[in-house]
Amino acid sequence: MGMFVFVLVSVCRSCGFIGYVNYDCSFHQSATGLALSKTWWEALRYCRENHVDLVSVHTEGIQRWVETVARNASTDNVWVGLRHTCAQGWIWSDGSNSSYRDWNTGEPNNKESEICIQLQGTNGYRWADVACHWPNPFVCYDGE
Ligand SMILES: [Ca+2]
Repeated sequence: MGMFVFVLVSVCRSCGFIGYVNYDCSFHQSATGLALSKTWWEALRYCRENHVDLVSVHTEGIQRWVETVARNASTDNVWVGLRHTCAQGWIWSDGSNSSYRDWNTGEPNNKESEICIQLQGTNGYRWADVACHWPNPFVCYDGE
């Protein structure tokens, strides 16, 4: 828990949630994880250990950026930081808030085990809820 709180604090200090909005927080320099293949939880851990967190897609601009970098990924689908919890519904792993969504047609279909979000290259990188244990490339972001 202490680690989680630290991560949130460091996000706030490094660029703040405003950084996502003005799209100028240098996170776009950190399209890492594209050559890797990890479960959602492994990807989250990797991003927190080596960067700040899995990327939060708060705006259409960020979505377009993630689409662009995802074309360099090792497979069609990539993880981002959104997942579903019973207590809070859809939440971003870095604790930030955004109502922006880009669901693919028919998603989220809320199957019981489908609580992690991947962008699907075969569907224009629109979003789908899937089981978290599939190995995927992923997109992290950095602070500054
Ligand atoms: Ca689904």
